[in-house]
Amino acid sequence: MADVLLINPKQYKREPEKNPKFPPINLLRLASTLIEDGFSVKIIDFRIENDYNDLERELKKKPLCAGLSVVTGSQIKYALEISRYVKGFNVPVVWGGKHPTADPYLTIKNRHIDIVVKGEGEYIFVELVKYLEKNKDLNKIKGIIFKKNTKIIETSNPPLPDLEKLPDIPYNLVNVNKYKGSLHIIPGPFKKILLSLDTSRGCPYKCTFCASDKSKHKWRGVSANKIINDIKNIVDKFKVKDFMFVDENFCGSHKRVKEFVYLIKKERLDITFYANTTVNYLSGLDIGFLKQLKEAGMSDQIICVESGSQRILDLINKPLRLESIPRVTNKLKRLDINHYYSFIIGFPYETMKDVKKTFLLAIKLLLQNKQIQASILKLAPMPGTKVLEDCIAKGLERPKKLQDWINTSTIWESPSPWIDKDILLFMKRYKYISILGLSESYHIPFRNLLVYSFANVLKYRIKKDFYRFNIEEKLYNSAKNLTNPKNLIEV
Ligand code: B12
Repeated sequence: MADVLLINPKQYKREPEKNPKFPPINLLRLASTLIEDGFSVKIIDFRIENDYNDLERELKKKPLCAGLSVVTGSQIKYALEISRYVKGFNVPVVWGGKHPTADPYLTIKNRHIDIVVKGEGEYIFVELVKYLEKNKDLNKIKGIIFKKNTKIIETSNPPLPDLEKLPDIPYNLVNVNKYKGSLHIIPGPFKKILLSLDTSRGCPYKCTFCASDKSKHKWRGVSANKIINDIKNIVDKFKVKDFMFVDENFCGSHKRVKEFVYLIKKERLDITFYANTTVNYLSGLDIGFLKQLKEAGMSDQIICVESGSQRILDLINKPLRLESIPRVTNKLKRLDINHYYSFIIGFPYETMKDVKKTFLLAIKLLLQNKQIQASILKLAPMPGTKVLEDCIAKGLERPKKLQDWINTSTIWESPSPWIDKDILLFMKRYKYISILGLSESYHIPFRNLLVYSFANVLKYRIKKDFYRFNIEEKLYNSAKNLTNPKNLIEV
């Protein structure tokens, strides 16, 4: 029997086939410290197997609790379904992860949830499980919110875990063969196993839309030595070669990146990896070092530009000068590193002029290089962010209960009362450029030709301010219906 049940709820009604799947590092991290303390753990990942039978079997064995990891948006819907089911077996329901951390009060108020763990859970959760085992009063555990009779009790924050001392990640608790993907930006179908690993936490920047825990502006990272040892162990045990570093900012310390690159070469590790970094970091790197990073295995980069308008970038506190984009693009192109530009539209202070600047920049980048991808997503105002308050000031209703967060989404069809009507209409008509710019569209016949023609037409429209006779939208919509409907995301 497992002492503790850890659950990753699914995120969509039907998991899109072309979404890469990474092992649930959030739950595996929790499992590592539980196992170190002698508890047994069972992980159920509903993104991989939507199997309530498995859940029922485990619940009948009466684990000490069921812990669910939840991010804001549609996952809340499925996490609530599971929680209701778990409560039916009289097993305590614990929620942790990004959403409960960012909005612990509305989360704990939900009747299906007993305890919320805030922030990094490795040690808090072990403590909690020990208390549940002995049926002790939870008051003394730091970092939680829980219900006691009719009262809601919140305890103080614990110290952050020392990442260097965290135990090995027990990937053997999941069937790694089921986690197929490719490094972020190469389109499926996926054949390779992609292992996720986190090597640092936090980010020093303060972008107002970023949903990261605001207590973590101080960057903490494990040593390059530890990353290399972990990689070597994983390669030995699982014969994996592709890694996805899920850090917010893998390159938070240049000294560490240099040591990491040096050690990969020294140990002759034949791996590829994806790692998040910032445009500023890439812009500051000399081409020689970037080449070494590529040789170490960095095959792809996502360039989060967010907006083609410097005014918007300044308003959202993004430390990025648009002048640096061509510098970065040229370097990546010269070294043949795949790259993908990500833009956001829908900031509450955005005007049509700003929106058009973003479109023109995305179009320019798409036309410059056939291999690149660009997407324009809608702003999803996340709990705890400054941008959420700005959206509320412009008409978004403040969530009053946990379920109100379910529709928070980057999908254009989701409700967004803070965005001006003309911007929504523009996006509805011309979002095809973003869809064509994405990796999935690599599977559309003549993708490059389509990107070229549609991008040029749209560029002409924006420059000449001419929007009549929009046959592209009709063409695009009919073509879309011919493509594989399995890829449609249904919440
Ligand atoms: C990998 C990743 C994904 C993966 C997997 C998501 C997942 N379930 O983890 C995919 C690609 C699917 C994804 C999708 C999205 N993501 Co994402 N993603 C990440 C990323 C890069 C890493 C997450 C991670 O693995 N971290 C490492 C682990 C160890 O940390 P952790 O998850 O926080 O877990 C720790 C604690 O939270 C806690 N904990 C976690 N779970 C539990 C459970 C229990 C019981 C307990 C006690 C504790 C606990 O303990 C863990 C160990 O310390 C983060 C950015 C980041 N670096 O954090 C964004 C991030 C999580 N994503 C985010 C967003 C917004 C999205 C999307 C909405 C984006 C989109 N365009 O649609 C979608 C969500 C889709 C949906 N419908 O729900 C936001 C979440 C904000 C929020 N309030 O929820 C983040 C923080 C990015 C950001 N800075 O804005 N994402």
